Amino acid sequence: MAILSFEKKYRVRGGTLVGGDLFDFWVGPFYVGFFGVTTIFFTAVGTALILWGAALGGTWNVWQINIAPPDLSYGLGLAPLREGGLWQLITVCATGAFVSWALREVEICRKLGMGFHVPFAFSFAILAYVTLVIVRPLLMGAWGHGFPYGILSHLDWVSNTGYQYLHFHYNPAHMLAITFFFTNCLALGMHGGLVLSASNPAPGETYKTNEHENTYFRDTIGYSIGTLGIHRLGLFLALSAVFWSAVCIVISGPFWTRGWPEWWTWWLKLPIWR
Ligand code: 07D
Ligand code: 07D
Ligand code: U10
Repeated sequence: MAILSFEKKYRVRGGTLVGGDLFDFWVGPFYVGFFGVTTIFFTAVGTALILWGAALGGTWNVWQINIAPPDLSYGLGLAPLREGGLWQLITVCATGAFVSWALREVEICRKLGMGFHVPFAFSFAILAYVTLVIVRPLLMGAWGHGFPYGILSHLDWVSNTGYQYLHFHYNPAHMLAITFFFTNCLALGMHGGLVLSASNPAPGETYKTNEHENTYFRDTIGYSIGTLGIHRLGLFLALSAVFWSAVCIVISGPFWTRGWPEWWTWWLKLPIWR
């Protein structure tokens, strides 16, 4: 069905989680809904606060703008706006906007009668962000452990935090996360390549079907996961990558305070070496 006639058919009331019919309408291509309004609200307030923080920071160089969390001495208390309070409010707005966006996705899925796989997947990204700026700081007793909002400054935070644990590559959950990220990239490369090779034939060539796709991998590696299966695998790999990322950072500090290479001494202490 052409997209325009499809839109006529599905652009009807219903499926909202809150607000009933109140915001159940579209603006141009965008579905609004209660959570569209909360998304716009948190985004507008958060962006304004970022601009305020940037104005206080003394540079409009987009790479150098930095809005830092409060000093560790503020612990889990509220800080004055100029000393990390803005960061705290921006964190509330960012979390509000991301969660609103996920719930708006849920409402759109409900309207379309689809599964909730996309918002479920996005919620893993939100989990990683919330782990970095809320869960880990709470467990470590100070908002100052969150990452600063700035393009280069957040990279400095990642590097500094990594070296605090001597050699972050020895963090076993970081290893798992990286392996999932790399495997995810491999899977999408294979999937994109396979689909294009079968279903985007050169002029004069014939369109190839699923059987060709299955046979290609059976001939090459002896097994095909199938056309639906590759999407299940892709989702699993992507979500696992982000899940283990959240794990790797939440254990650094709250559950392991020494260098990560030292964690591996359990291996040397195994009774089998005695
Ligand atoms: C392609 C979808 C589009 C999204 C884009 C990002 C902003 C920020 C704000 C000017 C894949 C939009 C950017 C809204 C502008 C101001 C004030 C998604 C796509 C294009 N990072 N990070 C980047 C964020 C963290 C790390 C780039 C956000 C953690 C490293 C961009 C978050 C850690 C590197 C960016 C976040 C970390 C980057 C490209 C939140 C561990 C890079 C992102 C909310 C996860 C790379 C200069 C991209 C870079 C990069 C945004 C968190 C590490 C600015 C919004 C604290 C090592 N990060 N990041 O393409 O070039 O994502 O940095 O958690 O090397 Mg980061
Ligand atoms: C947090 C982003 C959430 C985004 C959201 C949406 C908007 C809207 C609007 C575009 C999690 C934002 C949307 C703002 C935009 C428009 C319109 C994603 C998030 C909600 N590392 N490392 C990771 C590698 C080293 C260190 C993760 C590799 C060093 C620390 C991943 C290498 C040291 C932390 C990863 C490497 C070090 C990490 C990041 C290689 C530094 C983390 C992915 C090859 C010296 C972080 C949860 C992620 C983490 C993290 C990969 C090296 C330190 C697995 C491949 C050795 C401190 N590293 N790393 O988490 O786990 O995405 O965060 O060397 O905190 Mg690492
Ligand atoms: C997949 C797929 C598949 C497809 C697909 C796709 C996966 C097999 C069938 C999808 C994939 C692609 C299209 C490929 C490209 C995608 C990427 C590389 C991923 C990254 C994406 C981007 C970088 C784009 C990001 C863009 C976004 C998030 C849109 C931004 C939109 C808004 C800001 C509006 C949001 C709307 C809301 C909240 C609802 C309410 C809207 C309104 C009320 C109207 C607008 C509001 C106003 C005018 C009010 C004023 C606004 C204010 C004050 C705040 C605004 C603040 C801002 C900062 C903008 O598998 O099949 O094919 O296609």
